[in-house]
Amino acid sequence: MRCLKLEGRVLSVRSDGCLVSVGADVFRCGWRGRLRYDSQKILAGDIVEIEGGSGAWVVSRVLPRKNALTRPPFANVDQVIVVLSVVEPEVDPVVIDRLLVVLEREGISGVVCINKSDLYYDATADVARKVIEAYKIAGYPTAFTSAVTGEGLDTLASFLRGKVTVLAGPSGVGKSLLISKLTGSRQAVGDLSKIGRGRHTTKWVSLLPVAGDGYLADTPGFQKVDLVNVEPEKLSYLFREMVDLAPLCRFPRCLHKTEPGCRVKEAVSEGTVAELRYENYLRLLEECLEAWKRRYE
Ligand SMILES: Nc1nc2c(ncn2[C@@H]2O[C@H](COP(=O)(O)OP(=O)(O)OP(=O)(O)O)[C@@H](O)[C@H]2O)c(=O)[nH]1
Ligand SMILES: [Mg+2]
Ligand SMILES: [Zn+2]
Repeated sequence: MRCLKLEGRVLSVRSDGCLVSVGADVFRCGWRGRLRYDSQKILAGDIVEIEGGSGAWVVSRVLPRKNALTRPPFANVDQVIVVLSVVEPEVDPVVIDRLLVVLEREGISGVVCINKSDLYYDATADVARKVIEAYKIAGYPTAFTSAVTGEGLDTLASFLRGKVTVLAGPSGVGKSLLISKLTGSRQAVGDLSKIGRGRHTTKWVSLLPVAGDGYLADTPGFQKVDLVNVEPEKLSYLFREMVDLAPLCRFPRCLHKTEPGCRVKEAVSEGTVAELRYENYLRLLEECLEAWKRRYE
């Protein structure tokens, strides 16, 4: 029997194999050789070579990656849409910055999406608007959406064309429902009463084709992304609106806390750096300082 070789993209990975899309077809593949023992090293989003025929296919090679994320586990990402909701569940926006910092470091584009716009009432609507405004000022594309009413989904869809996009964010914010609406495919959507008790609805990363030659990936919710090894003095360079300001501070190693002649703090009072982003910067800075200290203990 002839053995065929094809190249495709990994849509999802489980312990016993993975799904690989080649053109319009999807192949269920096992592992071959060394990959059998290293299968956890294959990520959704990987471009792989598969071999086989007559129904049995194996992954024989993983092609070089342009990038890889560990949380969520994904390779060759063009952009990540960070999804948050300010009510049901109420999530602290510092979660967004934690992820954006990792994305900036990896050179992956970030988009900020606040979902459940149908649920915002007076006080929370103010918070939601403040959050959106802060990321707009910072220069990120933003969307204010409702997966239930469809508000803002056009904006979100317009970001997806020709790109591999991952939706990431805490459990229960509506990532899977947004993906169901955007792709027309049914994703398992969670019961809010169970979220937050360690019962995540989405258990695997899965990648779906979207109109306009793009892919969209659902990922399990998480509570915390670690800021691994960011040097405190370099943190502000991962806040994009601070990149050009930090070198203008009086002190070259300015942490933008209480130092005199700090250009970043001036920008906060001028409104060109949003207060919310600056507050989150200070919180993440404390974490970096702590982690940096522990490195030498
Ligand atoms: N009112 C309202 N409810 C929403 C919206 N989007 C999602 N929900 C509800 O929120 C709950 C959680 O939605 P999911 O899509 O499962 O959330 P998720 O982010 O995928 O959660 P994990 O898979 O656990 O990470 C479900 O009950 C949804 O019906 C929205 O825009 N408005
Ligand atoms: Mg989900
Ligand atoms: Zn400064």
